[in-house]
Amino acid sequence: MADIRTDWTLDEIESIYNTPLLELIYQAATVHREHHDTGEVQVCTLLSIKTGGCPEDCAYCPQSARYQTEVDAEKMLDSDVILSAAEKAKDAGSTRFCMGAAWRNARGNKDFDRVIDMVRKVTDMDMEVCCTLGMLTDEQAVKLKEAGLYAYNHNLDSSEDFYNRIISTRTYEDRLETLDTVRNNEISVCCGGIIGMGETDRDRIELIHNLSTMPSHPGSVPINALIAVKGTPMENQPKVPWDDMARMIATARITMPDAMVRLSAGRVNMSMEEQAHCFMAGANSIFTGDKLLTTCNNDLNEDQQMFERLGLTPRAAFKSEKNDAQEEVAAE
Ligand code: SAM
Ligand code: DTB
Ligand code: SF4
Repeated sequence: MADIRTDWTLDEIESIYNTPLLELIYQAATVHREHHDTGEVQVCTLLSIKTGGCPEDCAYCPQSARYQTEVDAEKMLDSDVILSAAEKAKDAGSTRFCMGAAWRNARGNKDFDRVIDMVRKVTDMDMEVCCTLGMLTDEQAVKLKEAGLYAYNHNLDSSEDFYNRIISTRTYEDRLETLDTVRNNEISVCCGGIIGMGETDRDRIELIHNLSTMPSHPGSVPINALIAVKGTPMENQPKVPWDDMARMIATARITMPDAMVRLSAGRVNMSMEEQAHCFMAGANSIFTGDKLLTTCNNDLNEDQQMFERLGLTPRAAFKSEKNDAQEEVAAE
């Protein structure tokens, strides 16, 4: 059984990342089956509860107010719209509902109070609730936790060096501080990144290093392929090759064996065969539903067919992030 380590060196991660692809996938699949039920994939659904008009300048993001994209600034969705989207997601087999807001940071206002109310109500529907609302204070994290929040998404996106080239309105240190706040409040940390933004292999390796040497590994690690949206500075970036996704996923799986590794944005541009390689490489979570936040996602029927053909089943909500089989062995 692979140890859970938070002392990975950059050299070790570089050597894992550069392993010939099929050998790398084999090694990741070995770690995956030791730590997880390989037939299970977590099904999550996103909802953008507050879209567009964001003051930040993240170069990949269609929701930044600085770029002329087709995404307009909207006010926060009504509570009944949010709750019916959560019900629809649950009926479609999703066990985690993630609410996203195009905010630099959460503020102590009426909208935040409504988010708290939504967290409580969706948790009562027996779904794992995740939020991604930008930077958080300790006081806000306490309120979210009290309302039942299961996880908080806050991505590092890339290496610190590349991050500073694509975002000028906040620092990597700001991100790390919010992640500490989330972790200290015993909310599961969901933290990953994006590939395909023009970063080097070294930036990707540094991202995995920063994630896998946190005080404890994130509960979930979303690996996003850039969706190059018209109007953003990254609109002309080429499509991410599927093997780059599989390589990132495998490296995340080997270095963070217990984490849920999510094949996140970009799945819409991948065939079933390409996605199958990513599951083989250790991905065990996806987003389903018509939309991610503002962009199109895979067709639900096609996803259901994919689960059938690959023999995958949706993972139950609130299942411990550690392998049950492993816990049983430990108990004997
Ligand atoms: N505003 C909050 C924040 O930045 O943390 C929450 C919402 S933000 C849209 C959530 C994450 O979506 C970002 O951290 C980024 O990793 C991802 N994302 C945004 N636009 C993307 C794109 N075009 N392609 C892939 N991932 C993207
Ligand atoms: C994550 O890592 N990816 C999701 C979720 N966390 C919030 C967001 C993807 C957004 C893709 C672009 C869009 O739909 O706006
Ligand atoms: Fe705003 Fe988040 Fe988009 Fe950055 S990624 S522009 S913070 S919504």
